[in-house]
Amino acid sequence: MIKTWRWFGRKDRITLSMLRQIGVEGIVTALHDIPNGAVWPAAAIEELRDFIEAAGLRWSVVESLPVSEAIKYAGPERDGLIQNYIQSLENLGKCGIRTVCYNFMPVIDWIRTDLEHPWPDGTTSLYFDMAEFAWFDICILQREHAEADYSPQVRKRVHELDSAASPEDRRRLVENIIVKTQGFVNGNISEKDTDPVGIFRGLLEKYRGMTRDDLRENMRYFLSAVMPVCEQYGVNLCVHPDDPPMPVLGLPRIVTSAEDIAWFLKAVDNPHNGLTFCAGSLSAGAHNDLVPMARQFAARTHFVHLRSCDVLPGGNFIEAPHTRGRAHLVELIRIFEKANPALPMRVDHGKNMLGDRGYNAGYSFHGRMLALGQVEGMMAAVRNEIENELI
Ligand code: DNO
Repeated sequence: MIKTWRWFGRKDRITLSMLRQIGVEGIVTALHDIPNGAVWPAAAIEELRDFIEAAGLRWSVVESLPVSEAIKYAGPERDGLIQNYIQSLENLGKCGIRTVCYNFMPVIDWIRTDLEHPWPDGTTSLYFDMAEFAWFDICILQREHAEADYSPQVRKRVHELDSAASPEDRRRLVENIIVKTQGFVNGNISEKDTDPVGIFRGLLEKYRGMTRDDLRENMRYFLSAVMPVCEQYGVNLCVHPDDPPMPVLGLPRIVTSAEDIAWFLKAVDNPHNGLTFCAGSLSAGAHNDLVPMARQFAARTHFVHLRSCDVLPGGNFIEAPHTRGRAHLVELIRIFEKANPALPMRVDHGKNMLGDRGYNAGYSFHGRMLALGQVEGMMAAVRNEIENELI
């Protein structure tokens, strides 16, 4: 596979020349300054592409070209926004950028409650604690009937958390769940917003009463509309799975399991309609068995995120080191290397270690560099197996 790295543009403290030194071949990035829903101008795409190429790298994948909320909830602006999306895909295709990652999660992208969960060795990882999340949902967001979505044990802990919490604890939880993990991925809320919870409630309202089938229908509508331009310019679209892969906050989520993936691939059965196989997101669901899933979907996988989770009792999960966890990265690499050695892959999040500070949540430098080294070692061993016909 091609070794890529998520880079946040010229403002990123991690420079392209640093990335070359650690063996990165391709860049995963987006036009982060263009507001969600607006067309990506060809000139801006070309300019960034040339900047990356001047550093001896190439722009391998767009992550993400965000799908606006009104497309997901089928608001009146949907068709105009889809036209903008088509125009952006055309501009990308003409500039030779042909792998585009997006997601179809309503309101909130990936979710963690703790961004610095300590390991005994002094490093930290991202973590999801179901009771903390329920506390946010029930007591901070105060979503109607939220209690009904959690077990009695979780509700008991919510009560304990709520009576012991300081205003600072509340502020930090809101920041972790809907600000720090969202803003930089082109989310709906940015660090500058003064009332993130209010904005969030307004967005949730747009989905009131929406079922899983309604959301599926909206995804099918979107995919059918954009496939012709993907075919014309050879662009591969690849949806990122929902993270975590389960319904949250009363919202449906529809890219959570093998059944879901099989559904959207068939609903619009076109090779340009594909998957980002995010091993981290999928392995956060105890229902997902990743090795058979990789076998089943390798042919329609256009981009791979290598990361692994451990699922803990009560629905909590932790981001495991890349050599461990339930995703079985070595096995996944065997499958994807054999299916398509030109697939772009990136290590997804890494630990915070050796002084990593101030990076976007999950996107540390040392932690990701260590993970890249570990994964590169696995890839070398697998290539050796393939060359010697051992697998
Ligand atoms: C988090 C990421 C996601 C991902 C988007 C893709 O670290 O994996 O935010 O980039 O969901 O659209």
